[in-house]
Amino acid sequence: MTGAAGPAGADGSDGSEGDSFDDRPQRIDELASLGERAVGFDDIEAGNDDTFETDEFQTDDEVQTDDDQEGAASHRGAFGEFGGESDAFIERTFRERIVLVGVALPGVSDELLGESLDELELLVDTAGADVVARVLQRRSAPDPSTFVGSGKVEEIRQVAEATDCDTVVFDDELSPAQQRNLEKLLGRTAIDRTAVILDIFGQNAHSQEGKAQVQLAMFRYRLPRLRGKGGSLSQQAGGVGTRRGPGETQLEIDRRRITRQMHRLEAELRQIARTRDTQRKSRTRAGIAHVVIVGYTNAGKSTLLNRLTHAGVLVEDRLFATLDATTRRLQLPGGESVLLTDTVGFVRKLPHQLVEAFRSTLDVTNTADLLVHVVDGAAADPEGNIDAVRSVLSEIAPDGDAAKVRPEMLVFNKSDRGPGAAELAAQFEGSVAISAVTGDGVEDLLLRIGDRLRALLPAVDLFVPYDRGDVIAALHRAGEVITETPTDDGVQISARIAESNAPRFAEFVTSGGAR
Ligand SMILES: Nc1nc2c(ncn2[C@@H]2O[C@H](COP(=O)(O)OP(=O)(O)OP(=O)(O)O)[C@@H](O)[C@H]2O)c(=O)[nH]1
Ligand SMILES: [Mg+2]
Repeated sequence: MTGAAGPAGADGSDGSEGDSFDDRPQRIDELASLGERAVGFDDIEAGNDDTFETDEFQTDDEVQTDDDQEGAASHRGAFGEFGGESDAFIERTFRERIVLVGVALPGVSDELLGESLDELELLVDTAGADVVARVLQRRSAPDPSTFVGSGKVEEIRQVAEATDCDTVVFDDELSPAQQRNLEKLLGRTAIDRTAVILDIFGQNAHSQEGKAQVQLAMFRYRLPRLRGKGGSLSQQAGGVGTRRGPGETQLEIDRRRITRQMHRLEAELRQIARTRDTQRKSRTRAGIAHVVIVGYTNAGKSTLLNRLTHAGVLVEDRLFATLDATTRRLQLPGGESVLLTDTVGFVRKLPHQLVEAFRSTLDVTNTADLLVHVVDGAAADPEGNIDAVRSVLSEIAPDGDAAKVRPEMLVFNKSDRGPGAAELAAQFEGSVAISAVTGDGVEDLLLRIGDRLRALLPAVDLFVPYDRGDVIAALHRAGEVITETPTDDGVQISARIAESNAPRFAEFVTSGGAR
């Protein structure tokens, strides 16, 4: 597990914050050199072995392996026979040894697969486990029953045994049946990237809402993977003293219990969302612009919020340190107040269950006046990170429509770590390079936020009589005057006025202005 740098910038001291940050090189860079640990990368065509269980036809006939007779050699497991009772997919009491499996489907370059596995390794490390080997395969399509081909499964089993690993983690989402079949064949827990991310979220959830959201996502993930212990779903007769309906299996009871809990969580989350909505509406009525910080996990979003508002939000060199949105008021150099919100970070292949469960928290991105998209300019693939963030933003936008994503300003962070941030800022128009740690470029960022917010306001036309020189002066202070045309009895003005200031000028408005 990577160490915590602790809250930074909360003391408001200028220029000294750098000392309180973790300066170790970023893990993702170190991990880029781990490619040589990969074993066996070969080309195998997709095959279908129909002796295995499939998702379409759920049966009890699972793959028979030697382990079945020996009584399953898994150290611990997440589902089915290997299923543990706790929420965690990865053990906490010791550092599990993990083998990663990555599959390159057509169109996925070796480089892309390597980066994806580097990131998965970082996720596994954040979850508190160690990667001991990687197994790669190139395929034309996933195998429906085991995701990788049967020869590859055997290779993974051998690697797992040789490395004495506890869990095999697949970089892509496994179907419930694939997962069960793999656990059978490998004799140990098989999980996917989604489970690792859910696991980290589970560790990092602290607020009532965060916990409820993660719980819900975990239930959504587990429900289709529930399995009768021992693989036999014996029909139970109903009777006096049992709450079971006639013929209801233990599995059905478990499913019903989980579904009930999911409904309870959904109701709880709706209630929390309603409260937040009311708060949001009262802010909107106050006309304060809302700036929301979004970005890839570990980009420095919380560091920026702390730097700007001394919010004292937890900053850590680990993924998904922030799950709850924190909002602070911020005064821009132009004098106007805005609200600034720090949000949960995104990652490639962010599990759908999580996006769904975090929908109400993530909804701030849809009501923001401006999204400040923080990018780690020193990351291995900043542009890939930008794409990943934008695709989640589109997914959560109203109707999943990319065109409805709120206006965005790109901010390339960590300029103190090399020329990357500045180079990217030069490439992307309207973007800015900063270091949230040293404060470099932050003043400029604030000026630009003010400019962008004003530019986003619709222009209104006003007519101000000459005897109201005070109004003209106030307009110049409170808004952006675009044109001023003198006429016989007054001045025709086109201006952008923040909503909070609009009522003061309402009687002079001749057209426009509805937001
Ligand atoms: N060198 C350098 N490190 C930075 C800078 N900004 C943030 N960091 C470091 O990057 C790591 C992640 O910072 P956070 O602010 O927690 O990032 P985040 O985007 O909020 O991450 P999550 O909440 O986990 O998604 C921490 O170790 C920070 O100290 C920067 O400008 N320069
Ligand atoms: Mg954060």
